[in-house]
Amino acid sequence: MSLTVVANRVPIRATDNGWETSVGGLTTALLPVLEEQGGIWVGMGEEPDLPVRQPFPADDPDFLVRRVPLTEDELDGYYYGMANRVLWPLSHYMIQHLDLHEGFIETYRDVNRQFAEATLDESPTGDDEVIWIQDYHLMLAPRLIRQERPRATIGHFWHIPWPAMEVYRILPWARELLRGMLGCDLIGFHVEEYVENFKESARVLLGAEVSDHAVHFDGHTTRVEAHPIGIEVDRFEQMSEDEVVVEKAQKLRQRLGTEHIVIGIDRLDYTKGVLSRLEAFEQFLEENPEYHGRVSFYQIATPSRTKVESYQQLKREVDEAVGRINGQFARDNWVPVNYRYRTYTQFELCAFYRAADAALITPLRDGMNVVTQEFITATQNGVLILSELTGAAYLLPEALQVNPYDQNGLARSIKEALEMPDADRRERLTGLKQSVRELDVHRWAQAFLSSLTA
Ligand code: GDG
Repeated sequence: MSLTVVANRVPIRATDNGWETSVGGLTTALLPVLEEQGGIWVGMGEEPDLPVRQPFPADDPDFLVRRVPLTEDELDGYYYGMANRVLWPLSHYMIQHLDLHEGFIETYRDVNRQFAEATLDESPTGDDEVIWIQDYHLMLAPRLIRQERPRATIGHFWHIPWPAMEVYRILPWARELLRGMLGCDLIGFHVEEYVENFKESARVLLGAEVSDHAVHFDGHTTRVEAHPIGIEVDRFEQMSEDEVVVEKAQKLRQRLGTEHIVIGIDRLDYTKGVLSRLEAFEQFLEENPEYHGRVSFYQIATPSRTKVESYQQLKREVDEAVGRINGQFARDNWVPVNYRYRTYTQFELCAFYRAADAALITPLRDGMNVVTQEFITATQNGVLILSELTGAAYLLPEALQVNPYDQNGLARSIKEALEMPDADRRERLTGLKQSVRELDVHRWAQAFLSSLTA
């Protein structure tokens, strides 16, 4: 097999020590495959001076990084426009954030064509040619590649939810984008529900014929399967048992000084439900004065897409909510909400996971949510409160599941988590840890690739 991965971002970054591979689920899952057998990774070049072709590592290359250099206008239309202001809100059912501009799709078409051309330039032709495209940034590339390479094996993994057909069809370019995707041999989603939504979209909007796990359209069959992504379980387990992490977790508990700690860890994104979570915590404090001074909520929000106005607005609203709650409830040495708007390393995150008695992971929608899996791996006896509107919820029935739009229910679940008997906690956590182990990200990559090449 000759593998070419095509993704929005390349898997390496410049650091003070030279070029290094970046940290992240996708990179972690795919680099071992590329390192073992060689291959190519195509991604965008965000800065003008970076080389278009960069063998990596430089001294003894395992694979080739091929950049698609984008101008600022292209980045604005394709990434900040079509990807972040159209496909992201639509797929998460947040149509109030939709910003539909003809200019976005025009640039998106052009950039997808550039990705397809770069892929065709680099990927060696032949019967064992395998191309694996990632995510909603690249919906048109599969068909463009297929037109030039009818015999190539082309896969696509979609990392976010595929919405219900009636929501997807709001998109003026819904049919064109579906046709683009159907250039693939295999499309992967996290869970069966997204598979069903995709098939329904193809059936209704394109008149495609659908069968159990396939869509037949225009003389070509595309298989559509659920491949839930996982994390690197062993690495997270090791990190969370590291003595530096254990000590950091203890220090955090001492510093906060409360009996209970609840954490939230998210990119600051309107899909992650940070604001409604804070409001639910506020209601919990209003209704349960006996917990005043006894519980701290620690919310880490990583800056994300800061150029997009709706993200700037969300930041203001979260700042305001934190100020309001602390203004009303803080007393003596107790600060009810500890809020950090910054990026942490995964090593540092493990200390937070380990220090917490409960994690409040309540997105309004999420394709999977792997913070959930990281918490489960790192915690020793924590309770997971999980939004039922995440992909993870389908796979983790032992979590305390909540509807993130139900503020009363959310507030009640915080109390339930804090008061959960030890035996119940242990039993749930055993089941959760078992499921997360089965979801391991290396298995995910292997399972997708073996289905793709079967
Ligand atoms: C999309 C889908 C799906 C590192 N530093 C920080 C930080 N990280 C890492 C976390 C975690 C990852 O970022 C965030 O993962 P999520 O799954 O929550 O989310 P998205 O970024 O929205 O990713 C999602 C995923 O793709 C994989 O298919 O699960 O549904 O939306 O690994 O350790 N995270 C935070 N702060 C840091 O400082 N929050």
